[in-house]
Amino acid sequence: MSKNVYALFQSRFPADLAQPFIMSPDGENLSYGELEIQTSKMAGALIFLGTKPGARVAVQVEKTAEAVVLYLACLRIGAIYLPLNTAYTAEELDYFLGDATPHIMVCSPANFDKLSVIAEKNSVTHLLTLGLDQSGSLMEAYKVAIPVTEIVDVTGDAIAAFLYTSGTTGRSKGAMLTHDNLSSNAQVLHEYWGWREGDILLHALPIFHVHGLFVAINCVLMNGSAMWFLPKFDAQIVMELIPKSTVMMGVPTFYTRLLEQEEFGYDLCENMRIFISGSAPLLEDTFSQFSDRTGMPILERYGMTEAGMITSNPLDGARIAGTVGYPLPGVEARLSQDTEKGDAGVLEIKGPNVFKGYWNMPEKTAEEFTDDGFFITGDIATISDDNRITIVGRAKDLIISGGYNVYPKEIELVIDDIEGVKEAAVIGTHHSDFGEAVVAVVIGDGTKELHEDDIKSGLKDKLARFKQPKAVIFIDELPRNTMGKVQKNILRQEYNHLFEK
Ligand code: MCA
Ligand code: AMP
Repeated sequence: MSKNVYALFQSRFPADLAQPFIMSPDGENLSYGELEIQTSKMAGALIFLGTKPGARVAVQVEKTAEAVVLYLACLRIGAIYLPLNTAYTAEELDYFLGDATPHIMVCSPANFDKLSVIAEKNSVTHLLTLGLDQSGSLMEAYKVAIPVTEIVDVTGDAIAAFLYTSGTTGRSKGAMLTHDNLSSNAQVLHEYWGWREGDILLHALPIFHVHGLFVAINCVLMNGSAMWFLPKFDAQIVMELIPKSTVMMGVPTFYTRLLEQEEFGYDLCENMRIFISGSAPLLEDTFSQFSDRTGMPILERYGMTEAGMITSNPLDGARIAGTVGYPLPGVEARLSQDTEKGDAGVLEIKGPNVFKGYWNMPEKTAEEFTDDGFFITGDIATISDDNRITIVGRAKDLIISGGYNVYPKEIELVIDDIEGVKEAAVIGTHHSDFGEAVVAVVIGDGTKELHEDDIKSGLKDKLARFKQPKAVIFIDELPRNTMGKVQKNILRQEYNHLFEK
């Protein structure tokens, strides 16, 4: 069989192609038969626009069935799908387009004017739009396209997608994921989580990250079954659909928000088979409250953009709160060589799920692998005698807010440039809704009196909203150790209770 991951998905379609793949609560469904027709037609449109295998198709659009069709059409023709968070500003997109040099950029109609300057500057051949209700210039091209039913034969290590992840240096890197990376992870997760006939996924995650795009959608495709497709997480709508679903995937914020609803409990969940959590640590308290209310222990798993899913609690057997379970089949996991026996250390992993490298950054890629080919995750973990893994911290300076990664360095660099600022330290403090909240601690240079608004307005058009500080604190001096390094742990201790209810 072809190594193209779309061919794998196609081999798993249900015999009855009239079965639904995407279901919308308003009654609009997309069947597997329609999916096949629409992806071949979208493939025809992309090819007509000159998209060759290996060309990048950058996409920043709202969550619609057409966006899923576009993702799968890119796979079909061997193009590289490059999804972008809808919160990214024009300034952030400028960097991504310059780095990825896509052939096509697809954006929401409302952003067309803003992006046309940037697209032109970065020599993007086509800037197209895709809106709600099948609107936009991409859909115009689609409507007149001649379907291309062939699935391009690619090697397993051909790049299927790349996703930007920020880094500790403040510069984003495009993590290249291959067709084999996606196939191996989808096959393993399908098996490990015991997907079965009749399963229905409740999909409320965004589709521009690994969790909502590859983990959620690819598992459904492997099962040839259906998903409820919601534009975003809304606790009320999710509660209406839980009785008609069997599997849900979410970030911990989804589960804490459900627990805030009085009506949420055992009765609603009778049909559910598993609730899966990941992208950020699930608090033991959330795990036990959820278990008490529903009788169901949340299944926590752990992953990264660079490696898809890495470990998981078991489907059968004990799911232990605060742990992320066992390495998935085919994944080797160990602690860095300098870790003393019994201590925590940096987790290193190897397996068919691990990415090919960072786009255009061979040196950066080499730095993140050990000499014997293990990827250095930057997460600090312990591994028990029976190989169960617990993430206990991070060696990388990273904040995870509502499942989105925020690298302090990126924000500090922008704040440092604001007039009147001498320096800044950005930290993550405990937040009852988002898990962690971004907080900026700022030192003025004495040339003017600084207010919170000066910092917030200085960041407004430069960084996505979720990266912007939820609080700005002014102090006279940052605490430093004898080496001159800012002691963020002291700042975190001081401000950790800012957002506690
Ligand atoms: C929205 N806001 C946020 C976040 N989301 N602020 C901080 N952190 C966030 N995550 C801000 C908005 O900018 C806005 O601010 C205000 O909060 C309300 O926005 P709204 O759109 O109403 O928020 P929401 O719809 O309630 O969204 C919260 C959310 C969402 C449901 C938690 O962020 C979400 O779906 N997160 C999932 C992220 C995810 O899929 N991560 C997977 C990464 P203002 O009012 O100031 O404008 S993949 C990954 O990590 C690996 C591979 C893995 O293991 O899965
Ligand atoms: P991303 O770069 O968005 O792929 O985020 C990956 C990071 O999210 C990992 O390196 C971890 O720090 C974190 N992460 C993902 N899942 C979990 C989890 N279950 N528990 C703790 N941290 C997690």
